Amino acid sequence: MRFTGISYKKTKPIKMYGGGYIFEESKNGAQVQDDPVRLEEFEARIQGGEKIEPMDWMPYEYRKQLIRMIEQHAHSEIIGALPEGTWITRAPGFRRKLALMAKVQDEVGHAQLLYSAAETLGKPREVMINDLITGKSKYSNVFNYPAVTWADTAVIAWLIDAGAIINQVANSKGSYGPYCRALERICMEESFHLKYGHDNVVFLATGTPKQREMVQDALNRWWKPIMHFFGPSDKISVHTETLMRWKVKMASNDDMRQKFLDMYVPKIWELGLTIPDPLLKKNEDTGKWDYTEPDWEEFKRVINGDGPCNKERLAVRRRAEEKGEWVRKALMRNAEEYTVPLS
Ligand code: BYC
Repeated sequence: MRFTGISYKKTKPIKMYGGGYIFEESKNGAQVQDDPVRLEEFEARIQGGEKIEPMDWMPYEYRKQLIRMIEQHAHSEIIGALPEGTWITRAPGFRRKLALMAKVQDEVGHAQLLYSAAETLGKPREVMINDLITGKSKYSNVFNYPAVTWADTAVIAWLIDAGAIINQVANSKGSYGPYCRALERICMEESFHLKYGHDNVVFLATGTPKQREMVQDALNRWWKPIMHFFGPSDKISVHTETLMRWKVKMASNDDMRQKFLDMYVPKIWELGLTIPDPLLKKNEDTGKWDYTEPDWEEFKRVINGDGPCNKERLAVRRRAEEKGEWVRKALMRNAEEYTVPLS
């Protein structure tokens, strides 16, 4: 047990991406005891709706949880760029290609905002990237599935972005300033993504029989991952209680899933599409949606590295890190000449 009034030390100036402090994890998972007086003051600030800023005192566990969640979110954005990114070269038409390129760039930009927010808590970006490409850190389950046809990209852009907005609008009202500000900006861009995705789905759903079939097949493929996207049911969620007490999460996983169903099931049905869950219906007594319990064993397998595309996704990121290494080195040693310009 130790107190954690100040649990940082200065890093050596070898880092590429910025930040200046590193977070020291407790050794061997030993429980860290916060100063009870400071903890009480901190919780009063949270209850009073104040934002916590990077240089403010915060409990060890609050910092650790935020790093975990923001880092996973950042990884989800860069890995999430891949399923749609592979369709840039095959997008049907120049306008769709331009819009998809802009969306994919936005997603990578979101990752930059989120890595910066996580860095304010003391985890260097190099370590986060390394934890991603070595498989130590998680990222969203959904991006471990393939985008088989163009219609898959339409369903991703509409419904995954819709799910993300529900989660992020709620959490942007949370307690940690840098994360909330990043989420606000991200949500503005995601709103455009959602419109773009909806436009693509409507185009296919009101098109030829072949186009309708494509979009229905894509919806059938993505429904299960989308139901998993909001996280395990509240009964088995590990972190929800602590995160909601500290206003990092502003709604539980089940509540976010319900909100998504409320908003999007009617829109899907309106397009004449069907949802591959025979039990899905609004329960008039509870006011909530009944649905088939998602397969949480599959969810666990996928988030722990054994989904259809996990290996491919990480291999692509690893290659990007290796290929980009010379750029980072060149930027760090700008006095050295790395290229001789051609005439
Ligand atoms: N996928 O206790 P729980 C985007 C893990 S990108 C993978 O309920 P928590 C987009 C969880 O980490 C936006 N893992 O966790 C980008 C934990 O494992 P650890 C993605 C998941 O944190 C490009 C364990 O399961 N959004 O929209 O209270 C193109 C127990 O779960 C998932 C975010 O990242 C999952 N779905 O709640 C298009 C939002 N769910 O760490 C679109 C930020 C759970 O103990 N994250 N796990 O080993 C969150 O809001 C929360 O972390 C969650 C889960 C609601 C996802």
